[in-house]
Amino acid sequence: MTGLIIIAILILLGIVVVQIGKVTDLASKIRGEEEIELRNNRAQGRWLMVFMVVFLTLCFLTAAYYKNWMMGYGPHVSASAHGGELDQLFDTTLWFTGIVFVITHILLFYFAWKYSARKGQRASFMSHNNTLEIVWSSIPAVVMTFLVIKGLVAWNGVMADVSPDEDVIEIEATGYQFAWHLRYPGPDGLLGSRDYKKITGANPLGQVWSDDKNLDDIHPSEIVLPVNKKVRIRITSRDVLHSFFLPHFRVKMDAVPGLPTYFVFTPITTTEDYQLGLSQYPEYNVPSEPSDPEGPKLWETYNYELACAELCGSSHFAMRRVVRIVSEVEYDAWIASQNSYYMTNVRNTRYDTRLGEIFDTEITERHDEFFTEMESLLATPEGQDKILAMKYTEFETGSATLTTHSKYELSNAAELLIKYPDVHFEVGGHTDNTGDADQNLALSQQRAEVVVAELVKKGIDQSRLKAVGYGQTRPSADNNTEKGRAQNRRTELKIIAQ
Ligand SMILES: [Cu+2]
Repeated sequence: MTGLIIIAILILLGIVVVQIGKVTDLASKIRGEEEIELRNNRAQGRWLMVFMVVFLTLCFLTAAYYKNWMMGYGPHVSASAHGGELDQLFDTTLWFTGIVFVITHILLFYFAWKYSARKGQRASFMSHNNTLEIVWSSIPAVVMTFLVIKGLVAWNGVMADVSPDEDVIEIEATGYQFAWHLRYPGPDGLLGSRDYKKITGANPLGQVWSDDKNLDDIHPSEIVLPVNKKVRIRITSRDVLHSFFLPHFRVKMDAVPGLPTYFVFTPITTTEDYQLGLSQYPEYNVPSEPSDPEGPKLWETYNYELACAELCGSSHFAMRRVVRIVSEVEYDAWIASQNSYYMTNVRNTRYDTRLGEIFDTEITERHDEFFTEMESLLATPEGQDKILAMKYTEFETGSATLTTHSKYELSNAAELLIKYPDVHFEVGGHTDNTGDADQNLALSQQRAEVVVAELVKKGIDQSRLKAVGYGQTRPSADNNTEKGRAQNRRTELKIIAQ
């Protein structure tokens, strides 16, 4: 609607100009063309002077009015170690270009007024002027050299990469239409390798799962970084050109498909301190939501942000991500609360290329899980069933042969029996309802006996263990689903005396 009105106004203005032109034509025919033209020239000259004054005044007034919203001014001092230098560079450039801007505009409009056509006056002819040419070539040359050298020095400092032994956090940002996919190294501090051919819905970054460094990598939804710690960001893209832009930190680097770029910077102001800085300015003491005048103030809800600075498509704006700078302690707590992408989203799914393996972390986790559950059963009052399903003890299909990975849980069980010498267990074997019921019963008995035998081999007294086969008589889940059947093919440890 607004667009239509603007177009209509422009058309009407055009018509007005054309009509005025026609009227002027008619008038000049009546009064004599030359005199009218001279008068028009003088009027235009005066109006151009008025325009110059209004234009330059507005330039300075708006700059002063919006100063506290602009990066580098008011509360928006750089939140990174290198940013101050870049701000200074911008300031220096702005001084030079600002002076030139004002002088050239004053001269432009002044000349239009001063040298407007007059009766009987002719422009003087000048083929060239050495002094003038030297002046207008050498001054810009000197200024440009100064700016370029200053810029190069700053660039070399800002773009310096980290040395191999330096203590840095290295994270990764991958742009795609339309979001930033972030990746942090897990506890190992190293990002795993990637292969674009492995990118799928379940593996958005194409991580190579055979690379152990990938197993603990985290994919968080926001950038959280500790203050005063050097960060190296690997920047890349999955589709078109994007640009990794952290305006408050003066960090900006293109994300190019197939060409990894990077940026190293050190955040020096926490989000909280930055907000406190903003709270000193009236502009940021207004309600954050105009519809909620009692709600939090603008400075309280203000956040650092990551944006895409390359116009990459229709939802380009949606690439915004919040950036939080926190204390080292808060950072450690945050990173500890994040889960590995592989372990939470890929492990033991059909996308897992390492299904046959068991990791050390899993062995430790399962050990702790076993002891926690069993010890809570031991602490349960008498009179209740105390049964623990041995989730990780499995047999080859249709046989009583243990799979290799079952040994870990059997060790856990043996360790527990040694720790609690008065505990007696019933080892219960169960099957699903596939096949013959009698055969299932026999198989479950055999399996229970195998588990008992394994524990005896580990030094547990045979009299503390009783093997019972239940066959398919006690399903714990629905036999109509594959998941339920798998759950029904279980071995249980039941505490019978303690
Ligand atoms: Cu983008």
